[in-house]
Amino acid sequence: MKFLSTLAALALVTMEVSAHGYVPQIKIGNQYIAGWDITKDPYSNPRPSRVVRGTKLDSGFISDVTSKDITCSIGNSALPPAPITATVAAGQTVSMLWNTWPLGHYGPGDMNYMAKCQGSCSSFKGDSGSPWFKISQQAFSNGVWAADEVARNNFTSVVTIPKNIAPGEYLLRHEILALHSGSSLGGAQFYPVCVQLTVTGGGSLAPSGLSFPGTYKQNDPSILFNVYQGDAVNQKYAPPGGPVASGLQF
Ligand SMILES: *[C@@H]1O[C@H](CO)[C@@H](O)[C@H](O)[C@H]1NC(C)=O
Ligand SMILES: [Cu+2]
Repeated sequence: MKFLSTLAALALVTMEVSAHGYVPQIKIGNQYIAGWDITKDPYSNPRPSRVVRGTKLDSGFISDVTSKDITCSIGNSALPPAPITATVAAGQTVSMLWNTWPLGHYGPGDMNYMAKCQGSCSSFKGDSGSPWFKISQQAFSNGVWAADEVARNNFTSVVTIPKNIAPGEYLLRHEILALHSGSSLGGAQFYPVCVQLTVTGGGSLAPSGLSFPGTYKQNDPSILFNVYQGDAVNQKYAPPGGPVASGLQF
């Protein structure tokens, strides 16, 4: 019985894996750095230290914007952060290398937020107060949703770290929002991923003001949105979370 239920659980995990994506690797400069591999890392004992915050066993979505999983990824709120960061110079790029991403999960992508870790990222959950600020976002251009762009671009999304933020440890919260079921309340699917970074160089800008959970509302017109009602540009669609923080330089 135990064996059978394990098999059934594995089958479910496999279905989720093929359905969505996760970030098993990132790239900074020409260096590849291990992310969180849901096929291996959750099963390793002790739990491996990764710069990408861990998830539970699947790559499923978050639909409840008030859940503490909305901060960093599904199942992450129950996991302690790892004691490591990846080093990136302010102004440099971090490539998020998703293992896969399905076409047709219409919605915004390249939604990137940062939060300065109070103390060290290893003891900072980022799920209270308003430490977050938005650094970039993409919605819809040339008839293509940004989420589909990830699928077309070898499942890769490139994030530029602002040149003039203060150096130190940060969480980078990278997110795809799938709205193919977004016309009903609670139908939007959030796929956030957090990376623990040490930013070097930089300047003195220290933006904040957004909260996860908190900033997103289930009935926000950017979240409760029908992607099938016509061209998103004509609908004046804007991603949730407001504009990019002011004063950032790239
Ligand atoms: C696609 O991304 C993978 C890493 O996720 C990389 O190894 C591969 O070289 C990339 N392919 C192309 C054509 O860029
Ligand atoms: Cu899906």
